[in-house]
Amino acid sequence: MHRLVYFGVPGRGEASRVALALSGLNWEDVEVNGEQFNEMKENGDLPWNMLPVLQTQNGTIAESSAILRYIGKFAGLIPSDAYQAAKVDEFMDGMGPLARGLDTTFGISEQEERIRLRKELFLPGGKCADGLKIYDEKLSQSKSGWAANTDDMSIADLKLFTEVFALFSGNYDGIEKSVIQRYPNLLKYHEKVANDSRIKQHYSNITTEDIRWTFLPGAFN
Ligand SMILES: N[C@@H](CCC(=O)N[C@@H](CS)C(=O)NCC(=O)O)C(=O)O
Repeated sequence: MHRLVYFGVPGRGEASRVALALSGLNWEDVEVNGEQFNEMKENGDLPWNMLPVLQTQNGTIAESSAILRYIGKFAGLIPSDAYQAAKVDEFMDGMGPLARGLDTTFGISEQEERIRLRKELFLPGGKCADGLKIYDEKLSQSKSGWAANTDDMSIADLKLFTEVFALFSGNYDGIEKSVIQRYPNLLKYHEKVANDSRIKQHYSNITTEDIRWTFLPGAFN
């Protein structure tokens, strides 16, 4: 039995949830609140004091990308070709620093200030806008249309799709849905992934009221 432990939002846990669902592994989605997170931390259950973690019969794996690489092997989402597999890793590692742009705003309790900073991050020239621009450029260069130019969907796609589009769900104050319209290749990519039969099936019970509405086909039309 595998247990994915994360907060009750898509965030850094969603790609692994999708991969687990596609893997055929026996798994449980464990969603915790802040109090339970602190308890796990105090008990020494978190190798790097953060979530997500994946609990396996051999021990706990931390770091969202490490978890995803592990599950990806069971889900057939890692290319067998060594070069393509390395490009998948490159894409995921490349996303790290860009994805962290937003992290600085989570600790800001004053709402107005948080909104102001987030708006700035997504204005052209802001750290998050720069990140989206690079993703958009990379997608325009991909011949297959998949994030790392692989023959088929990979774990890099699960990470890119879930982490980028979750930003626009309305869950993060200060991040406007309209921002994504500046990135035509990301919009095209959204439709490719959202309409992939594996992804469509995975989100078939999600409605437009759900926090995961941004993963549905046509979400940004
Ligand atoms: N590099 C880590 C970052 C994980 C991370 O930032 N986790 C956040 C939630 S998204 C967390 O546990 N925050 C609680 C804290 O830092 O106290 C990964 O990708 O797994």
